[in-house]
Amino acid sequence: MADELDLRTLDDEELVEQMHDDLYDGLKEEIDEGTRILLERGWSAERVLNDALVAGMTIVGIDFRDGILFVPEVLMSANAMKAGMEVLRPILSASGVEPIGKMVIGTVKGDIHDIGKNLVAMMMEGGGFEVINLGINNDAEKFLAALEQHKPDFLGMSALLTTTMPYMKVVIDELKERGMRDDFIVLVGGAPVNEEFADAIGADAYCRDAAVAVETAKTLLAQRRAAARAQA
Ligand code: B1M
Repeated sequence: MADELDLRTLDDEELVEQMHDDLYDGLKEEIDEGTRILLERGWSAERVLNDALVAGMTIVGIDFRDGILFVPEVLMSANAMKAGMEVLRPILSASGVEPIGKMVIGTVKGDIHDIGKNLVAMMMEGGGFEVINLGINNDAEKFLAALEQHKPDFLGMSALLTTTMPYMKVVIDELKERGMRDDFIVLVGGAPVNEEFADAIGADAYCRDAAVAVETAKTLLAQRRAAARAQA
């Protein structure tokens, strides 16, 4: 089309602003292209993710909360965001070394939000962990079956709704019930979750974002392994 905007003619700041608009409008191809252009210009994957994609999604979240955007529009934004994340995936998840640990991660029962959880999965892979991503809407049975099958170091749970975050406790209580709680380091996250809640439900740590999840996982795993060595 003659009046189509050529994203390459924009400087970095204009392009990022345009990407916020395109994310808002759910324009998948434009987000894919914008993401590639920023990478070509030497931006790190983390910077593209934070400044262009996550910041854009924050604007969507505000207007969703305020009743300006509705589920169908937000779904389109989410799909556009996912297109950008797919471009970043090989970079964020490339570690090229033997896994340093393993995580089973999923969004809890009743909750279908998966963008943040997928981001955590990608960054954990990039941080050198093997990740088994169970997807969305996982009940305790599904989490426990995966833990028994894969025997990971970590269980990661994500919840984006105040109504679904209590389900994290259901899973942890089930682990306790079956005498399996101490076999895993339990990390929790998601927009409504905080440290106080994580403590209250008996998780090992709350992770504010994907980068914190990687750092926390490394620290807690090192501590656990050091304690095991000291006992041996
Ligand atoms: Co939903 N939604 N949504 N939504 N949605 C929120 C969460 C909401 C805050 C919007 C709002 O009102 N401002 C609100 C929740 C209110 C509340 O409970 N307090 C809300 C609502 C109400 C709903 C519905 C009920 C709406 C309706 O139907 N009327 C409905 C519920 C569906 C369900 O789950 N049963 C619903 C539906 C949807 C869509 C399907 C349209 C879509 C999801 C698409 C998808 O995920 N595939 C959607 C979206 C996109 C959002 C917002 C706008 C964006 C979420 C997101 O992807 N953020 C969101 C508003 C917001 O959060 N500001 C909203 C970007 C992402 C990178 O951040 O997920 O926070 P986040 O992840 C971060 C950290 O939290 C952390 O690391 C991530 C990366 O740094 N983290 C972890 C996350 N999980 C972790 C796990 C870990 C560690 C860290 O484990 C170790």
